Amino acid sequence: MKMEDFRLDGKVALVTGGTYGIGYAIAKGLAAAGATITFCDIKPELVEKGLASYKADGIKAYGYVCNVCDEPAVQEMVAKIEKEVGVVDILVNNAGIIKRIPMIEMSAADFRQVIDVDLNAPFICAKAVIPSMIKKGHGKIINICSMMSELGRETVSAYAAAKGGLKMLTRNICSEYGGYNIQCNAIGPGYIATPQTAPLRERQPDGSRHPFDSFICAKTPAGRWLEADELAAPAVFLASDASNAVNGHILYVDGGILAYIGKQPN
Ligand code: NAP
Ligand code: GCO
Repeated sequence: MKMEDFRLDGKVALVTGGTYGIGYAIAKGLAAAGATITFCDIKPELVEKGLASYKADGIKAYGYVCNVCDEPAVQEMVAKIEKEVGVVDILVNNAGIIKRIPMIEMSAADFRQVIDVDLNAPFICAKAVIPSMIKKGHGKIINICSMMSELGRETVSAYAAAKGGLKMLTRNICSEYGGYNIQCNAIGPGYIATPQTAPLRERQPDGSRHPFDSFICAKTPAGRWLEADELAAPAVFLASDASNAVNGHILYVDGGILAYIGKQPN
C-alpha cells in the first residue's frame, strides 16, 4: 500500500446536489485529495451560492444547473463536463429529497417524486457517466444510501423504498460493470446535522429538545448527531484506488446506530 493510493489528483468528480449539506462536505473532501469538483443543483441561485462557497474554501469548482431527474438534461450536463473539464472519473449520487408523511396519507404523486429523485435519478446519472468510464478503463460511483436502506420508520415509506432500492442498484452496477474496472459502492450515513434533518432537531416551543433529537442521540453509541464533514474521508476512500478491491459495498458511517439496541431510558 502507498499513501498516494488515497489521492485523487487528475480525477474529475461530479457531486449531484453539491451546493451544501452532505454533498458539499464530500466534495470538499474529494477536492482536498486532489480531485477537480463539478456539481449540480436545480436552482441557478443555488449553483451560484455553491460556487461562492467553494471559492471561499479555496476550491475551483464547476457548477451546473440540472434537475437530476431529467435524463436529457443529465446527458447534456455530462457532455458539457466532458468538454469543459474532462471525463467524469467519480460520480457521487448525493442529490435527494425526503417527504415525511404517514403512508396512508401520502399521495401517489408525492411517493413517486421521492422515488424519482432518490432512486431514478441515481440510475440516470450512473447511466450517463458509465460509457465514458468504460472507455477510460476505470470509474468510481458512490451512491448516498441511508439508515433507511436497512431500517424503516414511521412517515418515511417512500424514502425507505428509494434508499432500499438504491442499495440494490449499487450492487447491480457492481455486478454489471465491475468487469470494466468500475467500482460502485455506497455510503450509508447515520443521522447527520444538515438542512434535510433540521426539522428533526428543532427546539420545541417550550425550549426543550425535539423528541427525535433525544431519540437519535439515545440510538447512537456516541450519543450525538454526526457532522457532514465526517463523511468526507470515507468518500475519499471509496473514490480512490485504495478501494479498487471494494465493490458493491454499503459503507455505513452511522456512529454505530445499526449495531446498537439503544440506550436504556433513565
Ligand atoms: P439536503 O441538505 O436536503 O441537500 C440535498 C441537495 O440535493 C440539495 O442541494 C438539493 O438542492 C439537491 N437536490 C434535490 N433534488 C434535486 C434534483 N432533482 N436535482 C438536483 N439536485 C437536487 O440533504 P442532505 O442531508 O445533504 O442529504 C444529501 C443526501 O444524503 C441525500 O441523498 C439524503 O437522502 C442522504 N442522507 C442524508 C442523511 C442526513 O441525516 N442528513 C442521512 C443519510 C442519507 P435544492 O436545495 O435545490 O433542493
Ligand atoms: C428521517 C431522516 C433520515 C435521514 C437519513 C438517515 O426522517 O428519519 O431524515 O431518513 O435523512 O436518511 O440515514
